[in-house]
Formats: sequence, C-alpha cells, structure tokens
Amino acid sequence: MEKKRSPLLGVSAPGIDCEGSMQLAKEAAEHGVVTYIQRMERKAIRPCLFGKGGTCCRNCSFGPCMIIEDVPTSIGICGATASTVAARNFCRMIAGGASAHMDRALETTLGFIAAAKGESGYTIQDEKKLFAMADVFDIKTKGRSIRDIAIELGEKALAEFGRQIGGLYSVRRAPLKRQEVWKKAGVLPRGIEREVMEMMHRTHMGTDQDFKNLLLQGTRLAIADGWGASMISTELQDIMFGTPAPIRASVNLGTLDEKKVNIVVHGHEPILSEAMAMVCREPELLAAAKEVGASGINLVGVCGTGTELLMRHGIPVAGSFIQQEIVLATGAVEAMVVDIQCIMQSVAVVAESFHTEIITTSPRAKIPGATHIEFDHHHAPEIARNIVSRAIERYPKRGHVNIPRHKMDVVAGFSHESINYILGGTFRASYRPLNDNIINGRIRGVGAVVGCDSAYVLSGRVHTTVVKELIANDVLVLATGCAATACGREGLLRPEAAELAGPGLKEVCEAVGMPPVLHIGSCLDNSRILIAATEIVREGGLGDDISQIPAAGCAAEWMSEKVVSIGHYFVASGLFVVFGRTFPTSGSKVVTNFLFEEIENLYGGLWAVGSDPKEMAQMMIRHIDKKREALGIQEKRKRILFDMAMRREM
Ligand code: SF4
Ligand code: WCC
Repeated sequence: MEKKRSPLLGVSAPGIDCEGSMQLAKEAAEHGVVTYIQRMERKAIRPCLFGKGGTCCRNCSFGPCMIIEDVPTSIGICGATASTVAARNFCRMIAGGASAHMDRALETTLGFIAAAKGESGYTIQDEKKLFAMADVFDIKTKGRSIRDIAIELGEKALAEFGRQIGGLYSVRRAPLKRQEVWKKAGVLPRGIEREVMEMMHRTHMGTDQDFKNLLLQGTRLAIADGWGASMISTELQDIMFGTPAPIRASVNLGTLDEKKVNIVVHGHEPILSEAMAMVCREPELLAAAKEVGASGINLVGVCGTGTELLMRHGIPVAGSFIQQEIVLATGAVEAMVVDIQCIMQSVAVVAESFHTEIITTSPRAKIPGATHIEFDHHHAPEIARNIVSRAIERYPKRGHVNIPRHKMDVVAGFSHESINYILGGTFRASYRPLNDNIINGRIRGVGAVVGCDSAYVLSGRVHTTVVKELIANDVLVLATGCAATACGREGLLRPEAAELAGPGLKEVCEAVGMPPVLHIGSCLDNSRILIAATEIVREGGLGDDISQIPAAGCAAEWMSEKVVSIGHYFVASGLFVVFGRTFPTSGSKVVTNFLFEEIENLYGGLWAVGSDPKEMAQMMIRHIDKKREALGIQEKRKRILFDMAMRREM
C-alpha cells in the first residue's frame, strides 16, 4: 500500500518514527488492542475548521457561533467578531496550560514545605540553590538554620499563588531591560492565580471584546506561568531532589526488562515518583520480586514524570507521550502509575488486554477502570511501597511479552547551572565560553526545541529533522519534554551526534565532550531556558536583553495547551517561536497577523507557524542571523576559519 503523505513535506503520517513501536502497535492491533494509531486511521474524529482556527465560540448558550472573518455578516449572536473570539480562545488555551503548570507548582510547593519541616521523606539536597532562592525571595539567611530558611522560602513561594497585588519575586530575575518592557506594556503579573481568574473573567461572554486587550492579559498570564509558577516549581524541586547534572541513561521501549517487574511512572509530578525511585532499591521489595520469580524491579518513566527521573537519577524513559499505549502493549508492564497531565484515557482500556494495573494517584485525575491510590506528601515512601508491592503481585499473571529491542543511549540532566560547568570547567564555571563561542561564530545561536509529539505526523521525525537542520547550521539545541525524548530515540543526545553538527558547533562539542543537543528537562523546565537566556545576557557581549540574543524556539509537534502558554511566555520574553502544522488563531487573520508581526514591537518576540520541518529550522536560523546582524557579530561568522591557534585556544 502506498504511504500517505502528510502536509508536512517528507514526513508520512500518522505513526511513530520508531520501527519497534510501529511493529508492536501493528501486532497488538491484530489482537484487538486499539491505540491512537488505529483511532487516527479510523478517522472517527474530523477536526472542525472553526474550532481549529479558533473562531468557534461556545462561551454562552446562544452558541456555538461559528464565525468566518471575511464575511461581514458572520458574527456571533452577541456581535462578537472573529478576532475577539480567536483571541478569547487563544487566551483560554494559555489559561488552561498555565493552570496545569500552576497547580502542579502549588503541589510542589506544599511538598517542599512538608520536606522543610521534616514531615516527609525528603530533605534539602541543594543548599547552594536554597541560598540563591532565598536571595530572590528577600529572605535573610545570616545566622539562620537551613530548616528555617527553607520553611520561609516555602511559605513565601506559597503566598505567590494567592497574591493579588505587588508582583512576583521570581519575575525580578529577568534582565532589567525585560522588566522595563513588561512594565511599559502593562503586563507585569500581580500574582499567580489572579491572572488566571482575570483571564477567565475577561473571556466570559460580554466582558473584554478588544482582541489586543485580551492578548495583553494572555501575556501577563503567560509570564506568571514561566517566570512565576514554573520557575518556582523547577527551583524548589531542585532544592528538594537535587539539581540535575549530566548523566548517562537510555530511552525507548527496549528499556523495559523481560526478567524484571516493570513499573512505569507516567504524568508530571516527581514527588511520588522520587519516592518510587527510592523504594525500588529496598532489599525487602527486591526480595519479594525474587520470590515471584523476577530478577529485580525495573522502574521506567513516560512523559514528564519520566523526564524528571531521567534528569536526576538516569532512570530510563520507556516512551514519550505518543508511545504511552504502546509501552503497555509490550505486555511487560505490571503497573503504570499515573499522576497528572498528558495521560490518555485509553491507557485503562489498553491495560484491560493485559495483566497491567493502572494506578491513579492524584485526586485531580481519576480514570474509570483504574485503581486509585491517593498520594499525600506526608506518606510518600509508604504509598510508594504499597504500589511496588502490588506490581510485584501482578508479575506471575504476565502473559505473552513482546519488548522491541529498540533502545538508545542518551546523556541528559543539563540544568542552566551545568551549562556553566561543561563549557567553563569546574574552576571557571561561567557562561563566558558560551557567549564567546556565539560571538566568534563557532556557535551561530541557540535553538530551543520543545513540546509534545503529534498524532498527525510521523511523530519524532519532525522534531529530529528540525534539530538536525539546526545543528548542521551550528545552532546549539536545548531540548525539553517529549521533543527531547524524540531526540534521544534518534541518538541526538549523545556526544557522538556532534558528527552531524556544522564545523563550528562540532569543534565546541568535541572540545568539551558534550552532545550538540542538550536535554534540559520536562516541559516545566522550560523556565530553565529563561534563566539560561538571562545568564547569557548577564555574561555580556550579546546585548542587554533576551530579545537581542541570537536564539529562537520551536514546538514542531505541539499538542498541549501547556505548550501554548510556554510559547507565549517565550514570545513575551523576547524570543521567536515557531509552531508546527497548525496555529490556534488561524481562523482570524487579524489576530494571527498581530501575533506574527505587530507583537514584536511590544515585546521583541513573535510567533510563526511552519509545515516543513527544514523550513521551520530555516525560519529560526534566519531569525538568529537577524539578531547576529543587529549585534554586529554576523561578520565574524562569515570569516570563521579554523586554524591550529583557534583549536588550541578551545
Ligand atoms: Fe455566540 Fe457571543 Fe455567546 Fe460566543 S458569547 S457563543 S459569540 S453569542
Ligand atoms: Ni510536555 Fe507535551 Fe510531552 Fe505532555 S509531557 S506531551 S505537554 S511535551
């Protein structure tokens, strides 16, 4: 049968760019196991054009009002125009995505307070970061105990969520010029939750009907996510669990172990999964696993939770978002423990064909057919032990097992701090070498490749095509989320991938032994990219604001509302962001043109959409070159020649 071609040139759809996954999905389907691949093939769902372009409003019972922008009579019953509706929907997507980050950050903060008070199994792992964050939050440290400082930090962080006026501490970490831009535009967040509340109010029927004014609040909300909630969560997790440092691990289905009890943690909250990682090594549980005939316990991750464990412990990632059902189709999973976000409801259905138990753990996220074992901060190890014991009990019930051998080595665990060390060395840790290499043109710029896997393309291929094009053109890539897992499957997170890089980036990577694609963490960890960008600015020589540095972002296979919030806080921070395949305001040229052009005058950042992955990368490169030109460093790149003296200098 001839392969169908997707609108993404050179990428056939749908499916996964992993032979093992595709083969397994096919075999499973023959036995009646339905995954998203069959659901896509059945085409039971057809995207509605109005919904897709953002011009369908169902914010009151008069609707749905489906509006065509160019038809003058096509307006909502209330008179709402296409631009108003598209902006309202876009802003509600930001609110949805930002809320997901915020609610998770709130949970992390509560967990942090429990840890600080010694009421949970966790302690303070990174005292250096505790002091750094105490400084951000204006907390006195002199003569005080770690416990006191940590409790005050937790409580002050908690107060940020309900704060109504006065602004957020962590927003002050942005370069001064950036803060002035936000002040002038009137988008400095006043608190975290207030911005969501106001966004939902403004998008309610009959409130804000000016698309630019709506987008202003959307921007303020996105900043409250990236520079507020997400950043707070990332930093508190680092203090509690340790700041990631480069670590070797592996990814893909082959990380499941036929001889061991396989437990998959899936979702986004690392608090329970950290406890799982601790207890899986306990001799009593290992002995129990042996008793049922297994050779041990194999903990692996999927999605964000998986990424968190990968970053800190080198625990393998068995699959990205799009592989979650296929991981179960191996028949080798005793328990899949899910918490929040990016969990397909279908996992419970797929599990029915096997001996697998799906365990939900968050009161916020239950699934019919799953077992619910609620997590609480004060009993993390006991709950984790209970879950592991249940998984062990399931092991003897295993039927036919089919684990594809596909597995790839990766180096993960790059935090914004570790970029200091890898490039600067332990003794002169700083961003200076990175900045110098950008200025001298060995590194053309920095590209952030983030976000989900798409069901509409050969998933993974779009990310890796963008990434390969970027590194071939000397752009250093920072990857997060499922985009990073896709890079991992393709071998791009290994130092050997430097072979695929342009001559300048290759030299830098080989000199320090780093991969040309740095795994920065989960979606929440995109806040690390904000700090890395700020550090580049602070180091000097590349302008005095994030909008001046040669950098761009891309979410080539985006799916989740969280990525709309992330993209928008990147844009609000002065970056250029390309979305792949589809853009949520495409039904309104007025709003789309504003986001693709005019918004640059306000924040220095802007949006774009692309369909061909190579072209998406080229759009980023053109933006990077434009920034180099403005800084007056593009000339250096044109003249770059590598002689022995330059090699020695590196
Ligand atoms: Fe239609 Fe206006 Fe109601 Fe939206 S708010 S559904 S556009 S009448
Ligand atoms: Ni983040 Fe996207 Fe993966 Fe979910 S885990 S699917 S938001 S990138």
